[in-house]
Amino acid sequence: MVRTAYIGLGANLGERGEAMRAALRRLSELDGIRVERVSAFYETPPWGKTDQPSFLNAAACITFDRTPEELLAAMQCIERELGRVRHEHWGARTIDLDLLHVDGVTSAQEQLTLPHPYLTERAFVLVPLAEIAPTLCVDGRMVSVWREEVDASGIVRAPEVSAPYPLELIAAVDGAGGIGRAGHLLTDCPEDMAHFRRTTMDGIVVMGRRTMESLPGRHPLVGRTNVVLSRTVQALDGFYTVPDSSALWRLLGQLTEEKERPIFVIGGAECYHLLLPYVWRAYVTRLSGSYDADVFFPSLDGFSMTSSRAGEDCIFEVYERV
Ligand code: PH2
Ligand code: MG
Ligand code: MG
Repeated sequence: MVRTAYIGLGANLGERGEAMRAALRRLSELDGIRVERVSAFYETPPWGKTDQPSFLNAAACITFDRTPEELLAAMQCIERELGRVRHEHWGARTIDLDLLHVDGVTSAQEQLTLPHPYLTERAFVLVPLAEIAPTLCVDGRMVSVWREEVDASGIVRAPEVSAPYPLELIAAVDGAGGIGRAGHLLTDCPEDMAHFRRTTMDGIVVMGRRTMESLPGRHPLVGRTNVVLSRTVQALDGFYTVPDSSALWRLLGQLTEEKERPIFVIGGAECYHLLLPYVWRAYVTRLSGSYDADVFFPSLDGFSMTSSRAGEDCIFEVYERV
């Protein structure tokens, strides 16, 4: 039997957003569990024990075909894997996953109370939950009504991406798995250039320094928002630059706040390798022949091909995470 559940996520130590995305990825990778929706991340003042760092909180809607007890056990297992150590009650933590609500299920066991006992009292739970489930009924009232009544002062939407897999990837790979040689693409195939342009148009493109330097005249790609991920590149006309992945998530959160837009990782090898764990779809052009490459494409473990189309002298494939 497939049920719908709502989960609360919280973190106030370390790379908080990273821990929350990692928890969502692990949940979605479990058999029989699907992450259907995730709220934005919210910056929330510590509640209860107030002398601790502020939290990042979110809510997620999932569907699952296990028992609520099994779901809870899986969530606790993810908390442990992500380095959660239980010490102080209501104290600081790298990740906290709470089972808030399971459709049609109430429970009063010691380990599992459903709906979650403090659900209707806590703004850090209600604000994200009201975003994804305003009409959900808890204790006789809608979540949006509980949300209106609670004191939500100090809670603000955080500029961070909350999707577990926010990225797409696009690459051209030769017969030997190569993607580049001496800082450049292996070959310029006009058909693939057109495919790249069409696919990424109006989106956000994320690239490494060497890929940026290989662009003609080092000009940003027109019609797309250009982002360079590099520890060494400083300000650069026409490009956003970010030194590391935390800064990347903050920037992408800001760039997509008004309107959802696809975000493409466009290379090179290091960037593909670093960001592949956050990719849900990959566009791979198979070039015929081999070109003596010196950099290679990582393996797409955990993906399966969803489409393949033969062009004039290359094949256009699409892969999605299973
Ligand atoms: N969790 C707690 C205690 N206090 N405060 C905020 N803002 N967010 C939380 O997730 C949180 C808290 C215990 O789980
Ligand atoms: Mg909690
Ligand atoms: Mg908890």
